[in-house]
Amino acid sequence: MAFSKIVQESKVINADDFLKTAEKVTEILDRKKPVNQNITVTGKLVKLKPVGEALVIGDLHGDLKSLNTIMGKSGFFETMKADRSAALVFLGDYGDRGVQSPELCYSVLSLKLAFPEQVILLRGNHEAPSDMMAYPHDLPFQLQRKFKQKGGAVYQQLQELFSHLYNAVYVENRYLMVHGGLPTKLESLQELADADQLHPHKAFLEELLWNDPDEQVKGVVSSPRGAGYLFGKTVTAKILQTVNAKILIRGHESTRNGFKINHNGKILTLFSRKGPPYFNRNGAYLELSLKQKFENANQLVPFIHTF
Ligand SMILES: [Mn+2]
Repeated sequence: MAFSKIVQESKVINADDFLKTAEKVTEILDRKKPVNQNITVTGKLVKLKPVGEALVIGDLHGDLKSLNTIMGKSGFFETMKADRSAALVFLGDYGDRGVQSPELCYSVLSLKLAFPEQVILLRGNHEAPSDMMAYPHDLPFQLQRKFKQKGGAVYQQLQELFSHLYNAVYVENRYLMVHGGLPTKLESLQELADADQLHPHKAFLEELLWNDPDEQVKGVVSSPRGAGYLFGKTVTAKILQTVNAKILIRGHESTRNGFKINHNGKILTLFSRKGPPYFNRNGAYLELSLKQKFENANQLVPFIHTF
């Protein structure tokens, strides 16, 4: 099977088969015992050993065409088949905004089923718990349009699945990958693993899903998004040191060229979709060897591909 076949399926899939796919992925995510020798899972924190290739994809927001472009250009479907240590990380925000949210969700879930040990699905603020879900949230309406009266049941299953998505990916002494930003009061990796369990009593999950870095802010200020915070470079330096990582890789913000670097090279933002309602010229993704050690996001630029 190739990725193009999954994309074709996503367009003609019926509600029952979509539901089955979502149920199977939920079961896989619910397994307490992971996964393969390169990956361990603690709570909802995925730890990757510094081996093999990683492809990192930012926000897709219903843009099936961009996902198809990325899989075609990178050849990563074949890479994952040939090399079982190759990991594909999605930074979250699968639905909403774009017009093919159901098809995009189906394609991502099918990738997870095809490579359950290698595809890692992070949670974005568009997969948040209902008390801090992003708006507008078009996914349920698009599901209803595609699946008619069964759209509600499909959405319910997806909500269940969203609650099983991972909070963060960690590569010791190298990277922390999250959807939005750093929780500004984080004291341990365990708090990343437990962030969803601690919600809403602690803000860790809200901050992981909603925060943005800011060059001007000193410390922490409320975010204009209405949830989460803007955090400054001293916060970034401190939290990365706390968890022993050099570079934060995150999505969440649309950027003109598909990527941007903040806080003296400590943060890389990837945005992987194109087209309305955003005005970015390019989408971008990152493909790199986890074995190589980098201190600064500027060193990752040769491994960022734009389209
Ligand atoms: Mn987001």
